Order: sequence, then structure tokens, then C-alpha cells
Amino acid sequence: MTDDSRILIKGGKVVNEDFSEMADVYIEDGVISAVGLDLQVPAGTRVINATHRLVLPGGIDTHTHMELSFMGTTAVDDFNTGTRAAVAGGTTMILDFVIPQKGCSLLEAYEQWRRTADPKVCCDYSLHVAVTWWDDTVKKEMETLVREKGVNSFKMFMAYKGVFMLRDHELYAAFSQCKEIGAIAQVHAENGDLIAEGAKRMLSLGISGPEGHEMCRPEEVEAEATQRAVTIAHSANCPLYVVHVMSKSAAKVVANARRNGRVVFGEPIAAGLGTDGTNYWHKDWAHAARFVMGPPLRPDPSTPGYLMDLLAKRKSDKLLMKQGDDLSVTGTDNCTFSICQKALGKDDFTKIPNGVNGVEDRMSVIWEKGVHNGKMDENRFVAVTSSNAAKIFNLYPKKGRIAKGSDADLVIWDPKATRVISAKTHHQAVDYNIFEGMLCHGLPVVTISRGKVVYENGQLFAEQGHGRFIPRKPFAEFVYKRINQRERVGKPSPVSREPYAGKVISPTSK
Ligand code: URQ
Ligand code: ZN
Ligand code: ZN
Repeated sequence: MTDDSRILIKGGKVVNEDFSEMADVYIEDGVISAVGLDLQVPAGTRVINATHRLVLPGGIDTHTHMELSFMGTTAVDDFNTGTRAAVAGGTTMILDFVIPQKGCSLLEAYEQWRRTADPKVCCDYSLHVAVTWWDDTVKKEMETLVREKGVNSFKMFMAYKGVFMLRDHELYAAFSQCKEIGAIAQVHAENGDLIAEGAKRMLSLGISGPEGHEMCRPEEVEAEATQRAVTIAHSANCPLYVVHVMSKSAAKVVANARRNGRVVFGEPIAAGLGTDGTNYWHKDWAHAARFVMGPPLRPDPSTPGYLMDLLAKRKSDKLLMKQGDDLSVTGTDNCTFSICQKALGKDDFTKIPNGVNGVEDRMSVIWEKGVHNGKMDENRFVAVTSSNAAKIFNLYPKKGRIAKGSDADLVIWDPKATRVISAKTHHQAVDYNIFEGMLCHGLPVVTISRGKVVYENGQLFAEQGHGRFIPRKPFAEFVYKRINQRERVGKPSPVSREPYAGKVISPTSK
């Protein structure tokens, strides 16, 4: 009788972000107990054969919105179907967003998200919290969320005017508080005022289709806000994380800021790495509407390749004589609305619920567009799909690494296997897939979540409630080491000089 609490993964190549090795992995009670060859394991241990396959840390999706109520409806993938789809794609942790309405308590919203997610999740998860308004109570609640609820990341929206958007002085206050409490500030970087004006202009020109969604907020509207966020964060000496980097212009801003020594991380998403905004000009309205999200996918078809290039480079890429790690981590912004929901905006693109799928396909899309076509190696793949996220959000090496003592979140990966992505076969609830028809090399054969086989050879064994909320401590060393150093040595100081003793004119009454 095999004992599923003990698993030996045999014959595979273990791939961490820094090196790969032929090694077996022994798991006991949800934790990795040993990594090596010729491991002695107790009788009854379940043996999984990983010959000719890779053994990777389970993927961490840094950006999801399961069952988000937004723009008059609720995302169809909830914390159950969303995490089932996640493990079917090799992801073993999601980071979702608590988004309180303007004027509502962040703490109460956090508790509501926990009540909703805890009983449903099939893999581990954690929560970012959005700051959608500002006053002293928000400031205090941020501190409580860090000290008592295991939150170390807050998202500020520069778009969605009148709904979630903050003004620059509020951004500065929120960033300053993030830095005080050791959190990382995340931004949705688009200029909300320009979007509002652009939308009015498109509609006045009779442009009501999804093409208007992109034309009203071209990529410079994203790049301008990205630069503004970088500037405000640096003036507050606050670490910055730019979510869903969707354009070449915004990616260049992030890369440039990093080369200027700013503590900034850029997060491209599966959609922006796998497809583009030419779809908004498709003749079939429903096809075009599927791709509507904010910031939009870009109609420049070279965008996915460009974003992948910036993601693929590693710090140590001296041979490329280029800086590395311009973009550091990947999410999906999975926020799925079926076509009948998207149709709320059939006559006005500003009413199309924003959001796309990705949680199931992220790992395969990045393997196909990044590793299979030779832009990144397997170690960089692990870095950008798992380890860097764990480091930024202070989960490493509990998550994001295959090592003794780490959580047994792993995926046995077949780099040669292929699949064609389709809504007909995916595990998500949404009735379409923006990657429909894409042939991908690289897919999970077995996914293990905290020592439990939750997916194997196309079969899901995920159980609602198996996943746990993972609290995160503030002041992640990977993020704060340079912030702290700057705090110590970078403070501006006055010039010591004799006081001015000359004539002073009396001020006029004007
Ligand atoms: O802006 C976000 O990240 C949320 C509201 C999901 N929707 C989207 O279009 N990105
Ligand atoms: Zn956003
Ligand atoms: Zn989002």
C-alpha cells in the first residue's frame, strides 16, 4: 500500500533558477525532505518516474483576479476553477488582489476575500491589497494588514478614473507608507485622465468597437504613467513593482529605471508575451472583445517578442554585453469574462468588462515563446515563472525553489511534449481562450501542491480547500537591501554657510 504523504520523484533533472542537476526529490508531509541521488526512502513511498523530464519549482502567478466583481459583472473563473486551471498548467501558487471600493475599509475587504477564497482554493495563494482611495484610516489599515494579516504588497491604480484611480499626491502618500511598513508598491500605470478624454473622442468619432479601447489609450499613455510612478516612488525611496507591462514603451521605461539604479520590477503577463492588439481590429466583434483588458494589448506585432527579449536576459548575460533582468517576473492578470459578459459593451467599448485568461497557459506560453525558441534557458524560465516572484514577495525559498525544507510545490515538466491551446480543452470556466490554436512545446505531466499530486497525465485531483493562504513578512531583503542602504547614505544634507548679512528689500503687498 503506497503512502501518498511520501513521494520520491526519480530520474529527473531538477531545475532551479541558478543551476540544474540530475537528482531525485524526496517529499514527506508536504515538504521537500531531500534532493540528491540514491536517496534512502521508507517502504511504501510512492515513486513517480521523471526520466527525461524536468522537475521545476511550481509556477507562481503574481497577478490574478478570481471572481472579481468589476464593470457590472463578476469574473467567471472563481477561486476553485481558477486554481484548478492553475495546477493543470503547472502553477502551484497565485497572488490575487483584494480591491476595496473607494471609501470602503481595506481590512474588511481583505476579510471578505479570505472568506471567499479559503474554502475554494486548490493550491496555495496570497493576497495583494489595492489602495483605491486615501486618508489616514487607509494609512493605518495598511500598517495593520502588514503587521497582522501577512500582506506586503499594495496596488495603486493610476487608471480607472473615478473608480480606483489615485492622484499623484495620493500616490506619493501611499508609496511613502509602503516604504515605512516594508511593503512593495505596485502600480497599474496608465494615465486615467488621458484615457477618459481619449474614450470620449473615440465615441464622438463613432468608434464604439474594441479597436477604440486601444486607440483611446495608446502605449505612450502607459509609458507616461510608468515613468511618473518611477519618479514618485524614487522620491519616496519606495520599491516599485509595475504590474502588467503591456508595451515596448513602458518596458523601456522600466528597463531604463533599473539601469539608473532604481528599485523597480516589471511584470509582463502571459497575454502580452503570447499575443497582441491586432486582434482588436478583427471583423468579428466577439473575437475582438475577448482581448479587451487594461492596459490594452498593443497592435505593434513585435511587442510580444520585445517583451520576451527583456524578460529573457539574465543579470549574468555578460556575453550579450547587455544589462540583464530588465523584466523580472510574470503573471497573467487572469480576470475572465465570457462573451455574453463582454457583450455588455457591444455598443460601447468602455463598457466591455476588462480582463483576459492566462492562469492555465502562462507556463506553456512562456516555455514556447521563451525557451523553445531559444531566448532563455530553463534556469531563467524558473526565475521568471517562480523564483523571482518568491523573492520579491518574501516567500523564498519556502516557495520558488527545489531544496530541502522548501514546500513541495513542484511540476514535472515535459519540454518536448506539445499541446494546442483551446477553450475546448482548457479547465477554465471562461468560454474562450485568447491563445486559441497556439501550439506550445513544454507542458506539465505532474503537478504537486504541498506534497499532494493535484494533476497527473491530464487528470485533475485538485480538491477545494487544499490550498492555504500564505502570509508574507515585510521588508523582503531582495527588495529592501538597496532601499535601506539609500536610507542610510543617500539622505540629502544642507550646506553649512554663514547667514546672509546683506540688504533685503521690503516685500510689496502684491
Ligand atoms: O486592471 C486590472 O488589473 C484589473 C481590474 C483586471 N482587468 C484588466 O483589464 N487588467
Ligand atoms: Zn491593472
Ligand atoms: Zn490586474
